[in-house]
Amino acid sequence: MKTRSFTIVKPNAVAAGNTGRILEMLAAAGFTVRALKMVCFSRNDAYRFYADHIGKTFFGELVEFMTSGPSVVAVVEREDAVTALRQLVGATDPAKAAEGTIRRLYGESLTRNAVHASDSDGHAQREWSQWFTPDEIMEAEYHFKEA
Ligand code: FUP
Repeated sequence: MKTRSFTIVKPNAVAAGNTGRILEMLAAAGFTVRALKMVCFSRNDAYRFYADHIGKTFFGELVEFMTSGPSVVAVVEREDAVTALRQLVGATDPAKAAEGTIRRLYGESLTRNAVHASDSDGHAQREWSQWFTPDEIMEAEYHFKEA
């Protein structure tokens, strides 16, 4: 069944000019983009997005990084999207990520790991809801929107 996941091209990958290459890898892996935009995480956005990690040793560094420049956020669709995206993205630490994965190619460190991929259907929905209203997520069939 086609499902959706949520991804972020993080500030280091955007700054390095790798957004296009990463979107191309998603397309080559069979993902359709359903929503896409460039955003700047405020500190509040970073706290909300990474709420589960508040208090951990790396949290401060993570917030500094996520607020250091623009990110590109997207909702992507495919068969078994959450699992397929995690596979394409690779392990959290780019040094441990498999050859050919996005983090292996474009990640610089555990924190500056180039991309985010949701870890479950429930988290994916919670995460994209932080950045997209329902009408910003495109359905497979085009629906004309009245002004
Ligand atoms: P992932 O699901 O792969 O994004 O990984 P986690 O949820 O475990 O971590 C969330 C983010 O925290 C990662 F993208 C990177 C960052 N992180 C660190 O900066 N240092 C750590 O020691 C662990 C995670």
